[in-house]
Amino acid sequence: KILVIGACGQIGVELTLALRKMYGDANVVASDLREEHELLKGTGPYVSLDVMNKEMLHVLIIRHNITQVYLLAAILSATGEKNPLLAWHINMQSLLNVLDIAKEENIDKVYWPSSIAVFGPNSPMQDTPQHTIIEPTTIYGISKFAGERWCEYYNHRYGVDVRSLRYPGLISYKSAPGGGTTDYAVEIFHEAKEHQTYTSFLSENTYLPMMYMPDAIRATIELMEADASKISVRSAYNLSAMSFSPKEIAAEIKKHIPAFTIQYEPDYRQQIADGWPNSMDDSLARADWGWKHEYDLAKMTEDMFKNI
Ligand code: VAH
Repeated sequence: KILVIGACGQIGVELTLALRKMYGDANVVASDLREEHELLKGTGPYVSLDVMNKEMLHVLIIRHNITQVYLLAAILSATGEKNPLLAWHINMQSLLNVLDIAKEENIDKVYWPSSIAVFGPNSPMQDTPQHTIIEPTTIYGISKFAGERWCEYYNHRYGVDVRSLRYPGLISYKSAPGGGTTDYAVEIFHEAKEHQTYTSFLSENTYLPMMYMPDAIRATIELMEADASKISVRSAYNLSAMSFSPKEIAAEIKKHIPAFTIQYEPDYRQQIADGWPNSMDDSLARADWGWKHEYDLAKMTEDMFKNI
């Protein structure tokens, strides 16, 4: 059975629904600190879980015969900068709880997301390689980089089959993002539809690696389904689909809403974004387990306006 921790978050909701479609509703236990997300209600078992409570997590894994764990609970980049020690504590302790129980209970597979946020201003900005200088400048990025090191350690030392992806900014419509720097690319669609205008907290030429949620969910499942012998990276794979700036996504939106206007008021998140890559080299994910994105900016924009 599969346990999804953080099932009510931006990724968690869609990952839970996708896993339930694949493995059967009853075989995917959704859990979160918050109450059950509307879209999950009636689609399968739901339990309230504080992943920081290791004993409670351990009992839940035994009681539900869990054999795979997807850990999506985390404090994201922008929120993390408001309370660094709390973000560090939650992002690290939650992972260590899961990894240690996975080792003790011989869990088959663990998934834990990393992020392009592990890279910082001293990493190459274009086509950022899988292996390069990694000096994160946000606590979120530091916790993701440290987490990657722990994943590799638990794999090499104890044989835990933990897998990870460095997600770009993710855009979706089913569930809201929570406190990220790339969230402008989600807000802009809702604002465009409701008010035909948007004030971007990132400047017009801020290029960031981005991905539509259906691609991110498919990448996660394809990675987890791949034969272990194909996985050559036990920290976290670079994963990429497209890169765009607020100016470019605004121009694409204008094709659907001609009256749409955008203005720019960069805030503290601009500095975070400036330290992140403009584009990623994910050739290793494509070579090892056949990754290939499907959504570009035009196709994503069209699908977003069909659904919001
Ligand atoms: C954030 N959406 O902005 C997340 C993600 C690459 C960005 O890690 O913090």
